[in-house]
Amino acid sequence: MVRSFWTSISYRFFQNPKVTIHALLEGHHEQTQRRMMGSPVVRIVHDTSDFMFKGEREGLPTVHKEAKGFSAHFTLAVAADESREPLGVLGLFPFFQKQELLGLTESQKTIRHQETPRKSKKSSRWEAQALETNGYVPSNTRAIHLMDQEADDYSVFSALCVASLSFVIRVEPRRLTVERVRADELLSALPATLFREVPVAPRSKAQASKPHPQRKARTAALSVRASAVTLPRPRTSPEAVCDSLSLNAVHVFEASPPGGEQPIEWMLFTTEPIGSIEEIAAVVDHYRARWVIEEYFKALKTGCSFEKRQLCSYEVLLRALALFVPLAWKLLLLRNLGRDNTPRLATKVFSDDQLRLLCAILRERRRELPDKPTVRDAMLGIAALGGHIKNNGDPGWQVLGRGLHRFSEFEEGWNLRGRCDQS
Ligand SMILES: [Mn+2]
Repeated sequence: MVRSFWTSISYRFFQNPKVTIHALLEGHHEQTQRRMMGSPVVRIVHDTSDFMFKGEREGLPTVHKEAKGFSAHFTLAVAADESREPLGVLGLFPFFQKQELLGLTESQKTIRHQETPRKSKKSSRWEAQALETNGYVPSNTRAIHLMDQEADDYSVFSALCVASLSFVIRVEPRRLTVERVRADELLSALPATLFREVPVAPRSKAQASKPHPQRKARTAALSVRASAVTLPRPRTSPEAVCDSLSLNAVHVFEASPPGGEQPIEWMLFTTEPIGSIEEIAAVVDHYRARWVIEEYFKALKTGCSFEKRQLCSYEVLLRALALFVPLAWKLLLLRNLGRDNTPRLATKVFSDDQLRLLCAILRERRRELPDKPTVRDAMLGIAALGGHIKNNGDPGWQVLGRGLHRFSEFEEGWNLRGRCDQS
């Protein structure tokens, strides 16, 4: 049985209305900013996740059958090298999807959509949060903002260009250019210049959705071509500053997928250069790093069991979420670096004091940490605290989350002991 993460003391803390999300995350934002320092480039990944809860929850609308829920837009900083090390969360914007459209007819929805200024639309969170979180980027660091197809919107591109922000955004391949030609057709006239073999993860029936059908694991042979494109300002974006936008397009496609499988295809619009094969490859690699935020959501949902919390109101759930944000980051860091082929010292994730404590706890359990433990040693040690059995392969989110929580309880006791000694 998975034990609840937080004790009754933290439960009282969650109910204190003076504790705001912003105040709870300020320390984590600053530490994330420090971790970005010294890097010439960082990736800033943006995405929205939906959270669903069972039972009565004050202030939460019903989103699906019996479930109540809310959405939150996240911004996660990720290292620009192949380690894809998660550096921390820079933005969190909770909201309700489409509440104001409930009960309206389709034509009323269209009118409402046209009449609402961009700034008041929830879709403006993409550019708003990019501008806001860009304020945390250190002065000698260049940030590249990464977004999935949900951000395929002229207003988003235009706002980012006006603010001189760099981006890679996935778009609809059939999007029309200023010549009124589809982007995929425009690029199909060009030869592919880059070829890559990438492993494609399987998608089970349960994970599948309409745009993402079920699939088997395979190695996909991808081709990549790139070109400049110019986009006209659509009539639906009257507030966008630029009349037209010149961007670079990178088209990643699977020329011959196995029979019955949907081909892999990404159309990426970017402000990054595409003059050489290396530059084109860099754009593809930036977009591939977007996946780290999906893993972050797993750390929050499965690792921290956020949706299993019995907390009874929206306000209290939000404060709990703000406390889980840094914890889920730590979990993701531990797991990503712990599974990486490059061994790194555990001091990358834990302080010397924390490692001494972990060593002592494990020794009690007849388990030794090596003299200079790696992140992997620490990950397996933490997983052991969560009940992981050594021969069961790499620990999953749940067992690692449970272990990290137990460790934080030990740490709390250890810190209190220090205070007892002083008095
Ligand atoms: Mn998304």
